[in-house]
Amino acid sequence: MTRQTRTARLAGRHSPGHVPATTAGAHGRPRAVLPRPLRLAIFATIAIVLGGGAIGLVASRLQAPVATDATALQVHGSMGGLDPLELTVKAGSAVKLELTSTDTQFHSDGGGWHEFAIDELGIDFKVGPLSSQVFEFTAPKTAGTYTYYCGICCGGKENPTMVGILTVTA
Ligand SMILES: [Cu+2]
Repeated sequence: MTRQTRTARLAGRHSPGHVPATTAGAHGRPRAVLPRPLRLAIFATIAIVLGGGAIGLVASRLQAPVATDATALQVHGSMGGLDPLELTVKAGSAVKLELTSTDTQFHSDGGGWHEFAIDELGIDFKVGPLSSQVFEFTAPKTAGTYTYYCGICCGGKENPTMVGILTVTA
């Protein structure tokens, strides 16, 4: 026997033609009726949909607001209140204030919106869920204190966590 024929015989022993026919219907289950390419396509679709959902979830976590303007006063609004509750600006100065909502739209009380309002100065800044926006205003020319508040949620002005003091220094 030559080396070639021996190899051929060994290979033949394991060729698909010699695989027992019972493999196809193992455990008596019927063969899948869908063709293999279609099954692969369905699997890929499911994987993409599930994977996409997972990526979306992670992305929405990463979208939690961060300060975007380092030169602006930062005020965060959440269901826990405004933060900080004390701000100081110079009289007559141009003030940039970045208002951020750290709440999602799923809050039934206000839908994740928060506000920075100072009635005496005609200021009423509002920001939507999980977002931030930079607002500008000119500080009053005279020193004094002003009350700012969020009136959208959690009792608004009546809630001490939603009310802060803006101090204007000379
Ligand atoms: Cu609020």
